[in-house]
Amino acid sequence: MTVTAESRALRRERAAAVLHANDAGSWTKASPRLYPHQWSWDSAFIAIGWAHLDVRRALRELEQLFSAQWTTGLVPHIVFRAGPGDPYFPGPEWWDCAVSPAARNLPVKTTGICQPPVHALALRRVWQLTPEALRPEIRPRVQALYPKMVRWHRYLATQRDPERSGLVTTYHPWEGTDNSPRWDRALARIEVAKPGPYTRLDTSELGDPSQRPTDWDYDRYLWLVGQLRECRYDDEQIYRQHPFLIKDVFFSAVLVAANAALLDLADLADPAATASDREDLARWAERGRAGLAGRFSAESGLCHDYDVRTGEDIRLRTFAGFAPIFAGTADAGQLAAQLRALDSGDFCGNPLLRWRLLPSTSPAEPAFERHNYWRGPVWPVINWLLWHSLGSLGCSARADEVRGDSLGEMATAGEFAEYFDPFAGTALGSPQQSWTAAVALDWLASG
Ligand code: 9WN
Repeated sequence: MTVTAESRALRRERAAAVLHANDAGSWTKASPRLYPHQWSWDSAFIAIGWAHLDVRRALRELEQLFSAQWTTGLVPHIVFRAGPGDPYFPGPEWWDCAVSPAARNLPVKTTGICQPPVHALALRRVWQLTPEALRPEIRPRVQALYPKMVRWHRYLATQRDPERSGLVTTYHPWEGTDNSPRWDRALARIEVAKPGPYTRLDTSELGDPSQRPTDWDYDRYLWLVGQLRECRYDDEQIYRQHPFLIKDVFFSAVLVAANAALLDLADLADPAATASDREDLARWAERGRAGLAGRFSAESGLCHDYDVRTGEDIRLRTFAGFAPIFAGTADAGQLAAQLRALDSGDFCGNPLLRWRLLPSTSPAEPAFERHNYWRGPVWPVINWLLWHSLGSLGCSARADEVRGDSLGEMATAGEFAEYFDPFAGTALGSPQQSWTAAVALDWLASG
């Protein structure tokens, strides 16, 4: 689909208006009502969007997020910044992160889990978009963020991978892709899940519960939060007793790409990037690639998650299976198999799809639901990662299609929605979702 110059300017204006409307000054609400706080990976994509409007503001977004970094290096998945007029459930009292010495001195309340580390990708993109005249001013800010990002990656490569497998262990479905069927079996093992009385706000806010996780899911999400709180968010204790420990190939792939991004920025960040940081980043990236190669199935052409507690493979067809692409695999055979799987009838080649975009779950999976969140809908940010990775891998024609189809989807649906129905192409979830507008700004400037 061609984006004409006129419509491009108009769409840019509309996307920028979403970021401005959700702007709280130094951080951005993930969406106006459903997600009124600062979310970790949302903020990284949002910074990319801001970089097209105001590079200083883009960096501020990342600086604010990293001001809530724990002493362990963890960057929390939510930083609770909205006032009482903007309710969100579950709030900070469910997390009570002050039980952890690593969070005790923070200036703000947070959750105790994390999300995929897309931040270094954002920092690199922000720097690329920094005009020459601003570089002397922006560079010291990049240098100041750099060691914080290295600490963040160190946390993931060590505390979240005590086995040194190259694969990151997730502790909770909220660490990225909430109700993905990837977690179904692990959640089903939790028999007693009574987190105490609670009232959800998301389903009433959205008005259509079929687009959101079920109460069965929420019981387990909240119960797992209680388990983590009891462990005082201590990774060693969590590893000993937590019932939900999963080697997440998507999360791990993002870490590989993010390590490569920090290596790309190392000379710029000098002297903040030490020789030993560089060695560590290269080692983690290499280990991550090897870990993913070990989870790759030549038969399906996909990578599979792994349940640490049961030792089982999680053999489902979801977007996460494309971890080698997201990690920028250097293995030509793996890439060819992934490209075949991507355009097969299980994914983008499915004739029922409105746009040739990667759905969160394959329509061929029994768990697929076209309206339900991570169980089928198309998420623009995931397709941004796909576009970005395909471009870096030299598959520019396929990357251009992802970009064109994504812009076409948003324009036709008339909304920067949180996610889209893969068959009808209609908008789902929250309207005016910040990270969707942000990636649209990047796509509109990139073709
Ligand atoms: C819980 C903000 C976040 C995204 C997540 C997405 C969704 C929250 C929710 O919204 O999760 O963290 O309440 O459903 O799954 O990826 O960061 O946009």
